[in-house]
Amino acid sequence: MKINKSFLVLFSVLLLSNSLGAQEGYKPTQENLENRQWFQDAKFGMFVHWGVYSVLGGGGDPGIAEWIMQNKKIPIKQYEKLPSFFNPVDFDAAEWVRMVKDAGMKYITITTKHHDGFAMYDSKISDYNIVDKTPYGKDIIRMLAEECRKQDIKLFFYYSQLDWHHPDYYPRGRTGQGFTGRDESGDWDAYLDYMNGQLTELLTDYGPIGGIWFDGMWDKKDADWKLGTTYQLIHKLQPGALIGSNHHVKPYPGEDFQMFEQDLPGENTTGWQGSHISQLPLEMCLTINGSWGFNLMDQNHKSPKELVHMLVKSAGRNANLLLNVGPMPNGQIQPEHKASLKAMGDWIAENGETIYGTRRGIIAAEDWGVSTQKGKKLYLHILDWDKDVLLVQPFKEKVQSVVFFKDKSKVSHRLDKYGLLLEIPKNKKDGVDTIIEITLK
Ligand code: FHN
Repeated sequence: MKINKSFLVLFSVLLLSNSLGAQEGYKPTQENLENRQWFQDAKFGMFVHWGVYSVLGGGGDPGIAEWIMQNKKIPIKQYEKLPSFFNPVDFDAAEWVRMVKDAGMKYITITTKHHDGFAMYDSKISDYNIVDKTPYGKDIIRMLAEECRKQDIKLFFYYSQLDWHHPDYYPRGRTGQGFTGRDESGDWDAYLDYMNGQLTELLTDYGPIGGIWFDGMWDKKDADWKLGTTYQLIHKLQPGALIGSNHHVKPYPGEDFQMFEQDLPGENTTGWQGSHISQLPLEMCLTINGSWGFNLMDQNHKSPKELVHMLVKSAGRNANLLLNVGPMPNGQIQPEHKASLKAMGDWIAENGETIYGTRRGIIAAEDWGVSTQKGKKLYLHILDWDKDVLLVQPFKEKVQSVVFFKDKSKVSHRLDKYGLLLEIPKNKKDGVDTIIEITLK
């Protein structure tokens, strides 16, 4: 069959620009696949929402403080004054990373640009950034990247595709409408070039990074984001970097992990999650109180027990937990959150073996808790059960031994066609998580 040359050219342009929205036919490199394994083994990371909005601390309102520009309808002209008050003199990258390690976390995902469009790094293609516009004048992303390398913590970059500041983010989406004061015109392709330009900076100037955590596509669901171009660019610059996007729908080709926001995979209390759970590595992100960015009034801090439960429940559903903190404008993490992270670290120091490197176990999650598994070791995490006997659903594998993880003492049990019946005397119960270690044959 004779194929017309111009047809071929058109076809390859279509493939390359991939306006259908994704990197069709994407084959992850070996390095990328290894990083996915690493990611799944790592289980626990810290999410950081930090920007000039932290200066306003939520403005006295409860709720998500990083949205204050939109929620209070602050025009760009006024909002642009904020960077001049942002001077985080107490920021200490070494201390942050140490805190992360002590909490048992293995990576950090930090906002390099949130919806307000302000770059928290030294962007050369826009002076709306921390170095050019704040009295602080230093690139916190660079400092963090260097410290993460020193202390062996991986760094991921959150990048908001949605932008309330850039004039070319046009036509506008659901948010950032008229109040911003932008002209009702703009060049969408120029915006995408700008975004790809910033991503190029982030992927070339900061050493090897763990991945890019996209957010904001939901603002313009039907726009032509030309994801194929962006994803190809990232995978070309750093083939090992993992791409994920918080678009709340089934992952697109080119994405390397799938995330869930404020909900465990399979749950939908927020109403945002699609029902699809992919085969990609999974991650759940969670606020430590009720806000992503620093909110002065938010006292809704989750207890260490609740946080440990979320980590365990995520692991039992094959997902990582990305636990968020919103640093204060002075660069410090608020004391309540430091204390919770320390408590989590203490729990992990004792029980990390039942979490790190595991995958969802053969026993599906139930009301009493979840299971995690690594090879022949199956861990039952009993999180919510006050009776002395627990019947666990039947499974076909044979059991060699059943012990309490904590002291390795034997657990009285019986395995038959009805399941595994476990006796859990009161004195063996743990207030946070009673872990049963089952060795399979
Ligand atoms: O609008 C953002 C929000 O501020 C925050 O960044 C979260 C984190 O998952 N994502 C968006 C809402 O889906």
